Amino acid sequence: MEALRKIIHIDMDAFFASVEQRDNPELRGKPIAVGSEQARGVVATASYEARKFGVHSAMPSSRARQLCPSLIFVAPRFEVYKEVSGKMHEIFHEYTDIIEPISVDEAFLDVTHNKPGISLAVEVAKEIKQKIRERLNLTASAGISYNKFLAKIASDLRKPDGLATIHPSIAQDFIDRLKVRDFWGVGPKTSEKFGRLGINTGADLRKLSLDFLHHEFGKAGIIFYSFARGIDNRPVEAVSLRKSVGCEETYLKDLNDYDSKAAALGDLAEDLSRRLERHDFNGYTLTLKIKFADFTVRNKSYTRLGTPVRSVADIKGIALKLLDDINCDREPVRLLGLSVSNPPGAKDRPEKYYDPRQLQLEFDKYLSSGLDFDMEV
Ligand code: TTP
Ligand code: MG
Repeated sequence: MEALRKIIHIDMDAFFASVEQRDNPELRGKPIAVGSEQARGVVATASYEARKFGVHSAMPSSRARQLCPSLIFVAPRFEVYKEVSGKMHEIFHEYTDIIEPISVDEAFLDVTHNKPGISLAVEVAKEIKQKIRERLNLTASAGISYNKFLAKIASDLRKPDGLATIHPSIAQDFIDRLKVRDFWGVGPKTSEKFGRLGINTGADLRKLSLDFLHHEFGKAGIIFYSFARGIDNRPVEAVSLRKSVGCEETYLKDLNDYDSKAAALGDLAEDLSRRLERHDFNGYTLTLKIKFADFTVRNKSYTRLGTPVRSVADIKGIALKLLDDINCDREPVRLLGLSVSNPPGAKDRPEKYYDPRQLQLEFDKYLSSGLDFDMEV
């Protein structure tokens, strides 16, 4: 039999709200909601203090205010959340490159073969939690098991700042006692339907045949059948992503002197900066590519550690320096190109980097959670 996998699910606690409380001490210990209090605003998330009043994600702000009159509304700062998320991923990559982001604050990690060679997945999870606390000043909850379904459930068991393992030896018993509404993929509609069928727990679910579940719930029914038996073979799917962003231009007339080359690089710098913005890409290395009239090509790179190369002024400044290094003022040039590469945390994983575009937050997406199979049935 194949060795069991070791999967960790990490989920930050009250993510947006915790970041706001971290950055503004006046909000600490208080009931806060991230979102807008305007007429049709909704709560993105609430601090644990506010949750005591029943305030939760996706609740209309007016309702939240009724439940908790002292509630403080804070506007979201998505850029900051994305940045924190990027740093979380840098920590994850210290252990494994097999990382599947689920949302801005959630990811699966396959640590069966982890970089430091730690044998117990729970130890890996502890270290990750500790690094998140030390470096980011935030808390995360971690769930550990041999598949994604159970790891995800485990991370919710002891929130906030939780750590829970569902060991294979207790998994079946655990699932039997689990409420079906807590199964991954069971949303309100599916839950109601199970209720009508008299199915309340995992043990009830396990009594149903595959045919019956398939008939009633379609594809999701087959998944529920497997989940009820502790089976979930879905791999942790790492996203393979962009390594660089660049642009280049072939000129109708060769660029023969320094001024025309410098001016062309100024235009390329503007173009590149816009592209970096659009792709939300950061990298520490700028590369200048020059194709001469005789079609020979030269590349020259400059790496600035610490701050990614992003602004027009930065790109242009470095590009001109590289042009000087190549020392080709008089040589006719037919093409110039600029690219930024070497994203943060890419050292150990030249092929992969975590693309913040994955983190683009849409309230709508959350409101109709992608994890809810109701959508499909
Ligand atoms: P969650 O991980 O679902 O929630 P959370 O981190 O706030 O709280 P918990 O401790 O229970 O994990 O979502 C992560 C962030 O995504 C959350 O802080 C805000 C955002 N979000 C929305 O904008 N709308 C939503 O409906 C949900 C559920 C989350
Ligand atoms: Mg969370």
